[in-house]
Amino acid sequence: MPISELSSGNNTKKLVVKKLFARQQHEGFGAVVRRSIGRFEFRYLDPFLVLDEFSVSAPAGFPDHPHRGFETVTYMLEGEILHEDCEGHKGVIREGGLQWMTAGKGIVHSEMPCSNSNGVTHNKGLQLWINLSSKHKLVEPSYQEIESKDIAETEKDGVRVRVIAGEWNGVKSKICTRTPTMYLDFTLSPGSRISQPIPVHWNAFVYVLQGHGHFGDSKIQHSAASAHHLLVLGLGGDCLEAWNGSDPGMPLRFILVAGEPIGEPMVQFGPFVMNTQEEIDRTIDDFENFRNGFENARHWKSQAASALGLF
Ligand code: FJE
Ligand code: FE
Repeated sequence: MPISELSSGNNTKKLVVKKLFARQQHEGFGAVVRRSIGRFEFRYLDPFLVLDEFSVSAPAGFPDHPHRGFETVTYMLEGEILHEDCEGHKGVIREGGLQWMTAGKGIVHSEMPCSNSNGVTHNKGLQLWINLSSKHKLVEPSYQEIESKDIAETEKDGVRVRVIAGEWNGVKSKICTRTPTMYLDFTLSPGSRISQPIPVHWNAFVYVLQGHGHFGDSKIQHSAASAHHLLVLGLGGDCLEAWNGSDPGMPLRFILVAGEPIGEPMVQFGPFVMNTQEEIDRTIDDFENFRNGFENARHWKSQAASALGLF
């Protein structure tokens, strides 16, 4: 088939254009992350800034730190994380649950494991950073939180889907996305496959959590991948074909995330993501002087950090 037809987006398969393995690295305070998007060699997949598969065991974690200009989506796979911010918002993200945080104009918060009430010592999950367009960068901070039991879940032909954002087979997520985003958690039983529509011009990736999968076009070209691999899907083509190639009995679990590119200049300085260097300089000044969204950070310290004697 000529390449021109492959990019027409008329019931054509998206192909894998990049595959990378997320090695472990240390971040925060004694925490370990496998970063795929956002590392030096792969800075940005518009609108996605960071994808971390994290693992924290008390007393490690991500103590008091700021964010501005984007959203963080924390999806717990195992264990739980206690979240506290300088505006007095506090809560626990439990196993299978989700926190969609719009940092907007600014938040200072801590994300730390709880006291392991359920006996789980390794708290694991995924954190995705989604950029905001210039018109949403300085919105008031807000949260959307969903417990595991309230995440839309459906099953058909050996395929179980948890709908984090967007829609699958008529089942819709409650999450409202400022940057149009699809976020699906798939579990394919042995021998099952999917053909998942994705908007043609959206950037999309797969991150494998468990098992061994095949992704791409079974007739032309496909990639095989196992846990901790990120697969970036090419533009053009309008659906993802994936099938379980695991050993008999092994499920294949992966997330599929796609988003509409923002197409604006992006300047990142750690936890601040703006459109220009000047805006970054102003953000650092605002943070250091507790202004324009960082007012309440002046006298705030998280209980988790206090308990550990940090700062
Ligand atoms: C951060 C370093 C960090 N990935 N996954 C620098 F580690 C962080 C940060 C996180 C984080 C938090 C959780 Cl709960 C899960 C994460 C990085 O907090 F924001 C900066 N700037
Ligand atoms: Fe954070």
